[in-house]
Amino acid sequence: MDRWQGIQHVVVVGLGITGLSVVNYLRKFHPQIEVKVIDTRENPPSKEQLPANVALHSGGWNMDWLLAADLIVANPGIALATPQVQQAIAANIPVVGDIELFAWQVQKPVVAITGSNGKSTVTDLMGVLGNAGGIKTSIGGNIGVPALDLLSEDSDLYVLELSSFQLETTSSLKLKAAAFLNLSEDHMDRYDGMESYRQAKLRIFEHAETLVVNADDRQTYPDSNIANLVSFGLDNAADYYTKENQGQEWLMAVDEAVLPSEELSLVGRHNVANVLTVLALLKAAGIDYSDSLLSALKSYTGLTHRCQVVEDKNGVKWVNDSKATNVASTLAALSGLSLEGRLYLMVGGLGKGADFSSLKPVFATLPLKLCCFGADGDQFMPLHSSARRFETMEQVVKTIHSELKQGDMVLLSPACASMDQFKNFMDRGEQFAALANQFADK
Ligand code: UMA
Ligand code: ADP
Repeated sequence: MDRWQGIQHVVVVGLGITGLSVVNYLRKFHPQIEVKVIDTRENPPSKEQLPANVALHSGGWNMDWLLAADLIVANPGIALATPQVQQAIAANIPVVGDIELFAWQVQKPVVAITGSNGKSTVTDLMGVLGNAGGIKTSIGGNIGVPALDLLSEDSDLYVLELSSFQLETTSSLKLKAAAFLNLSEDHMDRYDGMESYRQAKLRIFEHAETLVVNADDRQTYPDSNIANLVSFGLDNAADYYTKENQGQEWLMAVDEAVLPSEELSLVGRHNVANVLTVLALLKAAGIDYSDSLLSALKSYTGLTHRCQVVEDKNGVKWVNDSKATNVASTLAALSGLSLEGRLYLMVGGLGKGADFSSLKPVFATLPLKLCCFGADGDQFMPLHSSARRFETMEQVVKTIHSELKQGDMVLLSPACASMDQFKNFMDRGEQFAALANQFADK
């Protein structure tokens, strides 16, 4: 089927790195198609890289352009519920996302990962281990490299991190294997409740050969019974699980003992679950656990901005977990802590409509000094008696550094998005690391 038949005018809604990748893809693979870009922001990111002959309307909508399109390609940051997009849908104009275009083009096997937390870690580890196993593997999607940009790499396996936003506009992605890692509250400013957020994520299974689900989180299972389910779990019976053997915990792949958990460089229980998922995905993609692959697994230390020690001076550890942008990821960080002194925990930013109350009982068990900052910092104030309110992360560090004693830990695990005061979570993590470097010695 030629999906492009009859398509002459494409409007890309939302520039950023996704919109730019769509423009570049269309110019390379469908140069006869006329492309226009609309972005509601005055000065959209990636504007400078846009080819001069592609028209851009920024700072608002252009309904004449939108309604004259044969196909609209929406940035994941644009909800389908946006009234202007709804108007186009009512006029029978198809609206897709970049992942759908990728699905139309790709010829090699694809594996995809979704979930509220752990997507980037699982995606990155799949890439590292696929390559270590001798398969040319490329990773992309929500992790930060637009999927369409991967096509020029000509790989033998593509691994995509997919957000619920991206899945909303994807309907024909055929997958060798798909994993739904877990579901916890996030993006409640975009969805009208947890069920619609879950349904968006479940779309990953629509055309998947193997469905990898979390036995410890039944919300990751599809609603109707589907063959080819493979489960992973730490607490419940599963296909990929852990087992005690002669005083050691082993990672198990069905009947095969793969590796003792303690040989992993990754830390935290949540990362053991992430590794079990990767073992399931590798098997589904036909990749063996070779010696070179297992050695790469043992030495994998994880991505930056996820529970990463950035300074360890005068007995005080400074830990950057800037990627903790929701409650469950902050809870995961807190559950894996080994503390000698007090915990200076920095929380706050853009709360995305979340309910933070489940942090309160966990805070009560910790030797905590709670430091709240950013747009929604107030919401954390009632959660612990030690809570103090600051405007910025910098103010927190400038105040607390003189209080720190040997054994203390300073942890940035904000449970919020960063865009109120930073470009993104990487920027927030880098600024934290710079502050840690500056103040750890003072
Ligand atoms: N926006 C407008 N008007 C527009 C277009 C966008 O206001 O016309 C706003 C959106 O509301 C949104 C933001 O701009 O808040 C996103 O646009 P962007 O230009 O930053 O988007 P891209 O650079 O294309 O990045 C997107 C993903 N961003 C989102 O889904 C919000 C990136 O995920 C992803 O890495 C990239 O595509 C490549 O696939 C980021 C993200 O925050 C990391 N994802 C969410 C998450 O992980 O929680 C889902
Ligand atoms: P995502 O791409 O889904 O945001 P990341 O791998 O980037 O996931 O991790 C985001 C945050 O969630 C980090 O703070 C990390 O420590 C935490 N995390 C990673 N894996 C899990 C998991 N399986 N369950 C809960 N939290 C996790």
